[in-house]
Amino acid sequence: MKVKKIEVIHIQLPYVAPFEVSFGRLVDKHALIIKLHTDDLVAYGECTAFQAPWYNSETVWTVMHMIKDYIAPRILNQEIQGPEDLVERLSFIRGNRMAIAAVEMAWWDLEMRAQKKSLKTLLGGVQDEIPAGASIGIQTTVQILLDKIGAHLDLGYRKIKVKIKPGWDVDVLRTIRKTFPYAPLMADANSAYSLDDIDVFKAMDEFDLMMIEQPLAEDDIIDHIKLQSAIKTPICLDESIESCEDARKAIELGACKIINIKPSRVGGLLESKKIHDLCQKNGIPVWCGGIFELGIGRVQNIALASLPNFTIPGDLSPSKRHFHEDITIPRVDINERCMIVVPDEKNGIVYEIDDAAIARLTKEQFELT
Ligand code: OSB
Ligand code: MG
Repeated sequence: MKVKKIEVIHIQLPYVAPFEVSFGRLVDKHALIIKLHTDDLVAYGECTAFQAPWYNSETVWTVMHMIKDYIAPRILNQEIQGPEDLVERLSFIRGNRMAIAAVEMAWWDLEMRAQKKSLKTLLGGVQDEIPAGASIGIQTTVQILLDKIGAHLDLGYRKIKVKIKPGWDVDVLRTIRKTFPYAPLMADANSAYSLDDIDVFKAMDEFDLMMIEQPLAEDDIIDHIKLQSAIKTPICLDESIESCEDARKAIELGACKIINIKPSRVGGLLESKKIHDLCQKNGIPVWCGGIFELGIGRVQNIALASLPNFTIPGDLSPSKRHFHEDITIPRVDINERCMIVVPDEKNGIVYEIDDAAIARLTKEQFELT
């Protein structure tokens, strides 16, 4: 297929409530919508880069630069055979995986539309529905956090992930565990600690956490190995894994026992599937993370999470937890069993793109031909 035009649309909207993580307090969601035009189809992708290099080194603006100056020139008006070919053409780019992922995931949307197949089918998904999990930010008081956790458990959420940072960790987790002795609970540090804090993590061993996510720096595989060998609780890597090669090394060296796959972090769905397959071969369970995706990215994550080795509930939850409005119709939601149905050829669920909503939320846009 040949892409004749690429549109890049920068949109902005507030979160339902500010979301606090170890790296900062998020108030407004920024996203880039990527539209690929062929002669007869229009396909959509979404980019999850933040407005500042908080989570990784990319931002909305570095992604716009990468797409305009390096990605579009290699793609426009070229006969591209499929996702492998697309990724190969972009393999000269170092890093910048969110920029690559945005275009790669739009390409999968194009494949869906051209082949008239669901993403689940194209990827080889096997699960008809997936369990919802919730990621809950740092709160102003522990009581507010307990109330939020209780509300999610009442709804049937299969995993509760709380964000931690120095000063909001062991005591908070102890209180949560006392209040909810059997809750499927985990903690995500977003790289806020170093090995000097090893006693903090040793203390967490008594809370029966499902895992501790990304305790140390994103480029620090060595200290993650040391930490994992000193604690019982499994370490799950997020920011550290930007490719299948990163995953291979982390697994071989024993730096983690679980991996969180986010397609936007690793350069797209093809790389995600490779990491999934590698982990499956090595007995490492995976789950699908999120970066506050709007409908386009959220639905693609859900399709990915239907692959067989996604055996741990992900951070996949209804769009209304984070946003008052969204850009798909319908919006992603849970059913009465707190499961999210994976769209495929059987169940008739189709997510349409709400172009009017995109237009309403647009800050700036440009097109490349
Ligand atoms: O570390 O998993 C993370 C959100 C933004 C950036 C990083 C992370 C997160 C989340 C929220 O935990 C997941 C979601 O609900 O999309
Ligand atoms: Mg994380």
